[in-house]
Amino acid sequence: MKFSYIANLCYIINERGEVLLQFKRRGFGKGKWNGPGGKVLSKETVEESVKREVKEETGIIVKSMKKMGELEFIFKNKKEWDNHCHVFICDEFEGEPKDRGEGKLQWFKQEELPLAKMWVDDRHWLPDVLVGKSVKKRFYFDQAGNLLYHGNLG
Ligand code: 6U4
Repeated sequence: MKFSYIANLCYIINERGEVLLQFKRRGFGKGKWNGPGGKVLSKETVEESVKREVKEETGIIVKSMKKMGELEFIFKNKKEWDNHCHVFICDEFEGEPKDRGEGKLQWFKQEELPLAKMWVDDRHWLPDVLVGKSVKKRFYFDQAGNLLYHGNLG
């Protein structure tokens, strides 16, 4: 499988067990709540990329992170959107979330995730990741973001 880019998503969890999400104001996933993250640049490792994206988008400094899985997002007739995404959780960090212009930031209780306003795949894996279960899945969308197929990665 050939992907247009490698991406990451990082779910920061505070001492109350709440998870930090961002309402994206622009770019890919505009108008949806999502974890901080973005494209992995060619000069950096995936972990370096997580630290950079989280810092850029929230001001938070990730002290340590745990790899929770891999997701493949594939789009019908939109090869340039296809991405392989590495998922992390982080409960060791410094600083308070500050909106840096990419989108409003908010802590959510794990049982009150705004799933109806998130990518439609998230309900199939995010609750598991937040309770410590690893995921390896593939999602196939149309250009409008409707989910056409999903399955486990071998
Ligand atoms: P950069 O250029 O890195 O600032 P950005 O708009 O932050 O761009 P992008 O396009 O680089 O994001 O990366 C896409 C982001 O969206 C990654 O964090 C992965 C995430 N993402 C993509 N498809 C997703 C999906 N179906 N479900 C989900 N997150 C998805 O939860």
